[in-house]
Amino acid sequence: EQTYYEKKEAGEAAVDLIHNKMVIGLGTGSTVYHTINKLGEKMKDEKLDVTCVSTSSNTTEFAKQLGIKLVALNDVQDIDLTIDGADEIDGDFRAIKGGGGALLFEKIVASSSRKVAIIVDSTKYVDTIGAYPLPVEVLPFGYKYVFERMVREGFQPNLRKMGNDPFITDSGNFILDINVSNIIDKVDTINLEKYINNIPGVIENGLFTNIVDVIYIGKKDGVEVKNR
Ligand code: DER
Repeated sequence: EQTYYEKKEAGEAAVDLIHNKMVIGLGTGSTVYHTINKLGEKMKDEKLDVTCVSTSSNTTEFAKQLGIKLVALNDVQDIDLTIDGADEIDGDFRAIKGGGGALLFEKIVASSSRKVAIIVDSTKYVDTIGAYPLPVEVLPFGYKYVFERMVREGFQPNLRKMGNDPFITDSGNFILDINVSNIIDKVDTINLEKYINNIPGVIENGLFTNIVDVIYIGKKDGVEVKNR
């Protein structure tokens, strides 16, 4: 349906940014799925020679199925380009990520990349981020302290579940999804990002500010590319 088509168009269009000998960060989720799929094809058909760094066990598994060469982040000097999805992104190039639970590795890989391209369907491109609950990765040890503090401070936290159990990230941590819709406009997003990460027990949060360089927005009449 429409969203699938827009994800596919955006995901495949971003492959044009990938050139021979590049080190590529591969994001996680259903949009970057199309990027990885197309990359696998290009590596086979055009002998495109690139090395990739994965951001999740899901992406690793899919990339391996396609024969894509993967290396560990610590084994590369730096990453030329990371391509990843987002749950929301706005005209100030601020994104909320983590809907798929991969925000920690995604943020580390994106932060160590020379260039970051976010690929989204048109429903994700919004005037101002914040309607989407912000994922916050927390250490299971003492997560209740973080939870209660978030309650006191009006963030309305929800412990993300997988069935009846807490969702567990690739790093073995929990995720609290919090509501930032009523403060995102009042505070500087960078300060909010730092404030949340400063709470003892918080590992990382899904606010991507000052990381994104280019956005590929899949639309019914094509892909819109917005450079920062
Ligand atoms: O979990 C994540 O950070 C994903 O990248 C998410 O933000 C986008 O996933 P989607 O492409 O499946 O919507």
